[in-house]
Amino acid sequence: MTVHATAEKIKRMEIRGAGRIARAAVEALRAHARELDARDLAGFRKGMEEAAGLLLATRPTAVSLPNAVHLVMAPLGKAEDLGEARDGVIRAADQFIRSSKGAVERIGEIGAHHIADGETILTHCNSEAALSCIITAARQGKDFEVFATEVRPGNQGLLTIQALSDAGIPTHYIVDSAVRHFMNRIDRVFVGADAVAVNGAVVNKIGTSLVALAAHEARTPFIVAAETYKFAPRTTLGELVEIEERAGDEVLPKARVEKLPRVTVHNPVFDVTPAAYIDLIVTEEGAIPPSLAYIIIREFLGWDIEEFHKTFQIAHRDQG
Ligand code: RI2
Repeated sequence: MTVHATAEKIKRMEIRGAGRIARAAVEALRAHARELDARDLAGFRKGMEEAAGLLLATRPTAVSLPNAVHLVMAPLGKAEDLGEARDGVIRAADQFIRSSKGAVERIGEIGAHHIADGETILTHCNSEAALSCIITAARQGKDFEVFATEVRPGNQGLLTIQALSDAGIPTHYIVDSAVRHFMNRIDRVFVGADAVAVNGAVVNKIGTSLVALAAHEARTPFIVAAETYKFAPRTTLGELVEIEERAGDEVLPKARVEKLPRVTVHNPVFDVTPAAYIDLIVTEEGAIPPSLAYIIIREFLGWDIEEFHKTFQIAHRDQG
């Protein structure tokens, strides 16, 4: 698929889920690198940077997208000629896609240890990583049930109940506002993440923080499943993760709102769950308490933080 077509699909949420978005963007960059008709290294760099820019402008919150683009574009800086640059990008893309799929599998294996026979699990939204934990536990022969929320307004819960049902797991489907009503029956909550900040706060689908609050009140363990490329390096520099606000007509049809001149419809699609409500973050490198988020950024993400700080300072100096 072309970069343009992929970007449109990500914007419209036809491709969605933080991990899938990252992989789709990387696949588009790889195809672009193969086909880009550039005369020299400078032309290739320019063409690749334009493509990366298009993909990065699609949705602002899932940090897996800029992290993946950064990893795939990194060889461009080191390459000495066009052939080396093209090969480097293609190799980095292959490597990202392979390791991303491997990470989801590994998270499933680690997360499944936290599900026991007879338990009741709750999940919110549709997270490949969280579902990997749940479905791996089912494949191990554990007998448990899952509550899945509807997830207004995108209804991603429908994807989740399909996956759970396909995996043969007894599933309960509830509206988002029923979470607290059922929380006393829940043994453990599993959700995914679009971004994890350096302070261990997790950005995930709108409503996640309410689920966490209800879990905290009921003393129910709250577990986040997140690949290391969901951790946000820029939060070490004090940057906040931008919360995407989508069109109000996803919540209420325009025709209806037009009859309500004093009503504004808001549609933030993510919220922030503070580290205090999170018991564990399961990554492919192991399960960590949220307080160790910095270690993941520093040791496993493959970013040279010192180098990153320098670039950031230079960029700011240039802007100033
Ligand atoms: P995986 C999704 O965002 C949800 O918030 C989900 O929890 C998160 O990405 C992580 O999903 P959206 O694209 O990467 O539905 O674990 O807005 O699949």
